[in-house]
Amino acid sequence: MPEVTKRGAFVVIEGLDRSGKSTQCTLLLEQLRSAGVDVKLLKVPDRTTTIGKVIDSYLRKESELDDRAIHLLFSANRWEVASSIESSLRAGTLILCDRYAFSGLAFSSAQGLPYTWCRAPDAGLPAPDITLLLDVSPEAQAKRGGFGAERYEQTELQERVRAAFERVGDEMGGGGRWVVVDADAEQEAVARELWRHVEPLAQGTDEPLRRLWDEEEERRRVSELYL
Ligand code: Z5A
Ligand code: MG
Repeated sequence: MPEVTKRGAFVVIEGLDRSGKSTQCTLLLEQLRSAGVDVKLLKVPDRTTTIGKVIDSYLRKESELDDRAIHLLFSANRWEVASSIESSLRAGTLILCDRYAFSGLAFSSAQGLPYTWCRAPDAGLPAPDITLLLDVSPEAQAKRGGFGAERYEQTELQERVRAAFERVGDEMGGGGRWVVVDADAEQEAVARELWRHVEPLAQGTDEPLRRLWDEEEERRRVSELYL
C-alpha cells in the first residue's frame, strides 16, 4: 500500500484595516513553528513584485488607476503566487496568508464595482481550508491610532467594506471554512481563539484542495442550462 501523506493546510487571515491581521499572523507563525510545523507566511498585496510595485504606488496615492484596472492588478498579484501556494501545500507546508481574494472582493465591491464582476478574476485560485475574519468594531478601530495616508483609510469606506465582508461570509456559508473572530478583544485572547481553529489543521489535511468559487459557478451554469 502506498503511504498516504497529508497536504499542508491553507489558512487565511482576513479583516478590515487595523483589525490586527499582521500582528496575529506573526503570533500564529511563531506558535506553529514552536509546534514543529513547516509553515510559510505570505502577504497580499505582495508589494515587492513588478505588479506589487504598481499596487504600492497606487495605495500610497503616487499614481492613479481606473478602479477596474487596480482590482485586476490585485488579483494578478495573487495569481503570481498561486502555483507556489499549491506546490507548497502539496509538499506538506502550511500556508498562512495575510489577506487574500476576499479583501479584493470586499474593497472593490464596497467602492461600487459589481460584486460578481469583482469575484470573477479570482475564481480558480487555491481555496483556503479556513478563513478567519478578524471583525473589529468601528469604535475599537478608531482607538488603534489614526489612519495613515494610504488610499481606502477612511471611516465611511471601512464601514462599507465591513458590510461587504459580511456578504462574503454569508456566501461562503457554514462548514467551518469561514470563521468570524471578535478582534476587539485583547491580542492574547484573539491569538488563543485563532489557535483553537488552526491547531486541528496544523499537521495537515486529507481534504482535496479546492478552487475558489468554481463549484458555485459550475452549479449556477448547470442550473441555467437545465431550469
Ligand atoms: N486591498 C484591496 O483593495 N484589494 C485587495 O485585493 C487586497 C488589499 C489584497 C493595503 O493592505 C490595502 O489594500 C488595504 C486593503 C487593500 N486597505 N485598507 N484599508 P495591507 O494589507 O497592505 O494593509 P496594512 O498596511 O498591512 O494594514 P492592515 O492590514 O489593515 O493592518 P492589520 O494588519 O490588520 O493590523 P496590525 O498592523 O496588526 O495592527 C494595527 C495596530 O493595532 C497596531 O498598532 C497593533 O499593535 C494594534 N493592535 C493589533 N491587535 C490589537 C488588539 N487586539 N488590541 C489592540 N490593539 C491591537
Ligand atoms: Mg497588515
